[in-house]
Amino acid sequence: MSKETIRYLAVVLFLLAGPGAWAQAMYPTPHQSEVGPKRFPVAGALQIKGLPQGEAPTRQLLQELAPPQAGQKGPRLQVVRLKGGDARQQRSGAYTLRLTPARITIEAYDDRAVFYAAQTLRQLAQKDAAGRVTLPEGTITDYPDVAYRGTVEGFYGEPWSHQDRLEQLRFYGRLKLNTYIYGPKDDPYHSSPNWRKPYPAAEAEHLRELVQEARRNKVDFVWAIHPGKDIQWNQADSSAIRAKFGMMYDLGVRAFAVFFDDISGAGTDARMQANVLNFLQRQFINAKKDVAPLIMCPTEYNKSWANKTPGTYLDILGQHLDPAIRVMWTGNKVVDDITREGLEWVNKRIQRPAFVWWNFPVSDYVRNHLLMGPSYGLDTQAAADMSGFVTNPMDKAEASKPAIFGVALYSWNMQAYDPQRAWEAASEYVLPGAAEAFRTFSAHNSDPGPNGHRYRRDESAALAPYLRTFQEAYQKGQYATEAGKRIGEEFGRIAKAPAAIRSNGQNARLTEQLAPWLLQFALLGRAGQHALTVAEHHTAHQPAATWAAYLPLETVLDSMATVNATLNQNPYQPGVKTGSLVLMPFIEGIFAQSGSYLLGSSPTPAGVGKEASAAYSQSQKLGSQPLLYSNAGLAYSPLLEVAYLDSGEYIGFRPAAALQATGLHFSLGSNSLPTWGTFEASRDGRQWVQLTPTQQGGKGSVPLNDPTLRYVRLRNTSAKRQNFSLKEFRLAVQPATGSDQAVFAHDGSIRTYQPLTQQQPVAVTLPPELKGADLAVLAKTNGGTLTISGTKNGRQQTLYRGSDDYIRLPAEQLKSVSALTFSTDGRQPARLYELVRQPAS
Ligand code: 14T
Repeated sequence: MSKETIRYLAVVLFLLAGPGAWAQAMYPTPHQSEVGPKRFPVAGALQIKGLPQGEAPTRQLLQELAPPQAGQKGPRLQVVRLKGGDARQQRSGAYTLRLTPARITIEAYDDRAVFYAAQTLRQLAQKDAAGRVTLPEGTITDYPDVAYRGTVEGFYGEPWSHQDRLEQLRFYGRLKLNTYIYGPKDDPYHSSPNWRKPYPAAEAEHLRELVQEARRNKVDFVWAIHPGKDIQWNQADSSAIRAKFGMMYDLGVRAFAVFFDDISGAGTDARMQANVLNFLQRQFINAKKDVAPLIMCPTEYNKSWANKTPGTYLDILGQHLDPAIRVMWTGNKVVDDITREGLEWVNKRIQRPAFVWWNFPVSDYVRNHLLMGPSYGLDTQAAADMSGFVTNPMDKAEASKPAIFGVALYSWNMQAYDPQRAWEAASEYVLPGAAEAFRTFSAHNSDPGPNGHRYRRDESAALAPYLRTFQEAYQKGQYATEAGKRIGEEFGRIAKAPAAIRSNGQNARLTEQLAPWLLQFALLGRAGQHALTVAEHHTAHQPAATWAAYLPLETVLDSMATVNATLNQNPYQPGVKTGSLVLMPFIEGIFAQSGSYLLGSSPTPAGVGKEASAAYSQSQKLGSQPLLYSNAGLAYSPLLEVAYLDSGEYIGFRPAAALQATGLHFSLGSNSLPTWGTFEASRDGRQWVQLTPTQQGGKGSVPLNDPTLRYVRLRNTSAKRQNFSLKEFRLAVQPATGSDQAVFAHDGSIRTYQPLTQQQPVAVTLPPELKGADLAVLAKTNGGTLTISGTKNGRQQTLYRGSDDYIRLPAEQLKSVSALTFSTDGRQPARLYELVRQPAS
């Protein structure tokens, strides 16, 4: 028995440990299972009768069930062809398994069914206290709801590795999945430019191995071609496809698909597509005798893209395609739930039940996210409306297993499918040593974030009620202790989960695929823990303690920003997002609110505090981005996805009063910018003057030299939406006249700070709004001693010396002080975040 099998059996035993819990864990759930509590020992190797010679993998599976023992004979196991039974039993994979102490019988529709019965037997076997293998008495009658079940490797990006694919095929065999469609978009021999050419020798050898592994696991290896980008509708290209299929046939492939998705131009013609497909079905598939019917992916593969006019694309396929050819379909949208109504709609048009291509958990459109949640949104009444069901997974094969597990359970037995329970079981099944940690990780890494497909998933659902309670109380200035405790425990589990997954999980490949997200997830846990401490002190009105907790929170959030900016830097959606739907906003909310509290924004008398710099845009997407602050000024974070402004919308800045704008610098990759974009500035946000930038190819700058300007923006003055790429949009600033060089120490923003080194003390000329009041200094001494001195009537006087991060300077001490000087003796630079005016007490 393999190590993995032993581990798996241990899990089964564990699940059955509860008294009376003999309902055996079998995945996928059998349709009928009468398995009692009575068990019988398997004293020696099974005596197998009636299993065809060629079925070596099945034989091996059965033999591994119980080890041979000297002088002991195990029960007889008889394989017979399944006779009679209803229509559901007349399907590939259908079997009846009868277990009595005297004999085990497998009635099987076909060889695949015997293999499946053996998989079920393996899940039923347990070891008793004496270490003997036992089986339950009973009968299992089982068959698949959907004829073709499995995956389509159909995503963009780096294709799965050879090792990943081999492991996937074994995984499918155990879960009674029978289909693997090979169609990685970035394999140039699957698609353009090389679809006509043979695979290079090494790759051909790999494919040959995959076909063999698939066969051992009763999986149909379906090889797909994607010729539509440059296909010519002539005999030469029809023959080119047939010839390529012939090469793949010689490597052992016995099932084929043709994809016409994601193309434009001549290749999209339904009539031409049908002609070539019919040619292939008749001149290749039927001629070979041992090849499965063709599968095709249409160009209009979802309802939202389909031409609904009768007689168009889908109707043409329905009418002209050979009835044996299967037609794929992703649902009402590219990425969407699968509904019975949706399938009925397309089935009428294509005149056959659709072969579902479910675009979950594929993440090629949100590459900074993982989709680790349950496989839900699948109609359990739709079995009769589909000819097959395959999932398009993530480029991370191991990480896709929980979702695939769900699909295996759904497509085998829809009535019994419960997405949440399947997801919980999947964690145990995929990562037995660290199932709980893996569940914790997955529970908070499931939503893809905002995306072009408008496809969203639940995330952190179990914690949501506590978070809501907590936030409601926090808005009112209260700390919800009970909820806080639950949330804190979860953040504790989050902080620890990555280490458990790495060391107890024993799936090195999974750990490797998750690595950037594991790193980020541990930080998320720590950030959450710090955030709760911040909230606790904040609601207790303890500014010094709040600041003491705020600083480590800021440090962890900075680390998360660094991980996001350095790992997984693909050109599409670079970065590493975790807990992005619920937990990060929760933490960021506390961070922002406690920050305002520390700045005294709420209790300060009107007109005293000052406004920090802000983004100035009514575009949802652009306006909600945090600005980047640096010596180069204020900047929008560059976006790699397409940015846009609708007619009349603008993107701009409103710098803090202590800062003066000196120029606007932009790089927007839009050649037509001069035709739609107007640069403007204003003193009050109402009256605007037009600016004239120097620009070329969407790149340029506008000098700004009027110190009274408080707003700068670029406005879309055309009548329609304008797309551009936000590479740079930056406002160069300098301290405003009257304010000193250390302006970041009193710019009203807690996100900026003035660095302080041994060599370089910082002098702050107190601006009028900070004069005559108690002050709080928000600093980070980093272990050094901070000295604050004041200039009083021309003489320096020490006001504070120590290593606190939160320092109060009473108004009395500051009387007639016009400037403060800060210095540190620390090796590490200290930081001066903000001088805050305290309300008069
Ligand atoms: F063939 C289809 F069924 C299909 O889904 N095609 C692609 C698929 O390869 C990809 O993995 C999936 C998820 O991104 O969506 C399809 O690709 C698209 C979809 C778009 F809406 C590519 C660009 C799009 F704009």
